[in-house]
Amino acid sequence: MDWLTKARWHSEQLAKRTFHRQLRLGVTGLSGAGKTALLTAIVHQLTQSNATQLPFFSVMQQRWLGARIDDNQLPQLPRFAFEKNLSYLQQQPARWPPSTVRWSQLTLTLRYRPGSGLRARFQEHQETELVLVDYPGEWLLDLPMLQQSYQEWCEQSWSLFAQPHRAATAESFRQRLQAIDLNDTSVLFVQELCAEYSHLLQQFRDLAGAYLNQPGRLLVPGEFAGTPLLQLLPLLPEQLVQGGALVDLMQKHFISYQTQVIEPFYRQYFSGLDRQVVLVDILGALNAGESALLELKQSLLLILQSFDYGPEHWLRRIFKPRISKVLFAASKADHVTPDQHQALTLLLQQLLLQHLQSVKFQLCPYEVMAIAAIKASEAGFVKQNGVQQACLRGFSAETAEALTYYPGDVPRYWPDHQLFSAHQFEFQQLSPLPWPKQQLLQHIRLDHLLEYLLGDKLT
Ligand SMILES: Nc1nc2c(ncn2[C@@H]2O[C@H](COP(=O)(O)OP(=O)(O)OP(=O)(O)O)[C@@H](O)[C@H]2O)c(=O)[nH]1
Ligand SMILES: [Mg+2]
Repeated sequence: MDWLTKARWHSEQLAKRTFHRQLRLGVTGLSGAGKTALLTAIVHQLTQSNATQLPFFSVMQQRWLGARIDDNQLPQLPRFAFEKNLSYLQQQPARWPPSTVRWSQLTLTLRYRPGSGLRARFQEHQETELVLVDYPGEWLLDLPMLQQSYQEWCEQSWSLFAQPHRAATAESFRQRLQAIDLNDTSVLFVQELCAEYSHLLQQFRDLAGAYLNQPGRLLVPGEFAGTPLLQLLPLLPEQLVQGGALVDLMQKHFISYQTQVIEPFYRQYFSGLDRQVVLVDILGALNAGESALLELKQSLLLILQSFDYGPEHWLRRIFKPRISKVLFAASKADHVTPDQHQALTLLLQQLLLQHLQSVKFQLCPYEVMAIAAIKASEAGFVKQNGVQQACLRGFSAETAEALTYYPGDVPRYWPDHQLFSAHQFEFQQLSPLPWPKQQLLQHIRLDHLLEYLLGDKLT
């Protein structure tokens, strides 16, 4: 694409942002929270759905004219693999789309009749562009590093690695670090040490409930694969006091990682968001136990500090956009019976309490709800000893067998140490339900989500 076409594209984007005809919706969530499933479901529902499938999405009730994928974006931008993701769900047996390893983007053009006022009289239709971005959840974990010094990062990392669910895994690497020469900065030594740290991060990733694995690019390198920018690891805090050429080198690499990896990523994908969904797999953390739930809370609170919230203003929209509405969603609500959705919502509220207070203080409206982007269970009742008992039907993700079961209660209050010692949560992972051709994907509250995040923009 020549510079003139590129410049024209950029000026069109600016004009759209000025006149509120473009909306960037950010889906924020750790790896496995359900971002790709949610984005796939949003594109599917907006392009295929109808009023009965999305009853609470008000524009769809009377004024909706449809939505189309706009492939007129800069061709060098990686396109969100929407069709490929649907094809996994269509396989027999149905599968979930794989974990994301690079960023991608998709723009939808939403077309509808204006609701009221002069525009409703004189304009046949109105269009708004919805820009959606997908990325590996691991990269999100780098954002808090922007606010830290190398020393603070090392201290945080090693205090985390001392937690009960991580300590045993981290022990041999800790001993390895204790034995190194802090003045050795030879290329091969640094490469090998970083590879060992990378291996430790991979072990952590496979550990249920170990969320805060930094730097995220050591797990999913993307375009930085093989570059010296990824030669970074947290030395032991006491080694920083001792000092040495390796300490200086790591400090230098930390700053390069901040300025050349994290900052550009943040600027490009997160600093221009208009609306945000924060997606949290709280059931997965309950399964993994108390330390996991606490680490989930710590990771999310650290990450969410990087976002700016506040009321909309057209000038700010162009020069320094802020998130003007945010939805906090507990994902995979289809893993519990509907009577537990309220408890799930309350638990998410307690998990994010500190951040919710901050969002409120910044005058940004928010809501908290439980959703399932792509429903993998059918809720119903079975009779047990003459009593109606709520249950779910679905297919186990592990064994593929058909299940009819009661998944258990979600605690309404923050679960304490006693509850975790007495009780093991076991919310089953499910495979997607078989998806008959021509039918729409089933969901839980996706219409509420769309109404909350987009409804006021489609008038
Ligand atoms: N039952 C159910 N499971 C879901 C749903 N959404 C996601 N999942 C499960 O969660 C897993 C992870 O979902 P993804 O959408 O890949 O998560 P992600 O946030 O994109 O993860 P990364 O790409 O690794 O950052 C899926 O493989 C499913 O097992 C849902 O709506 N219902
Ligand atoms: Mg993904």
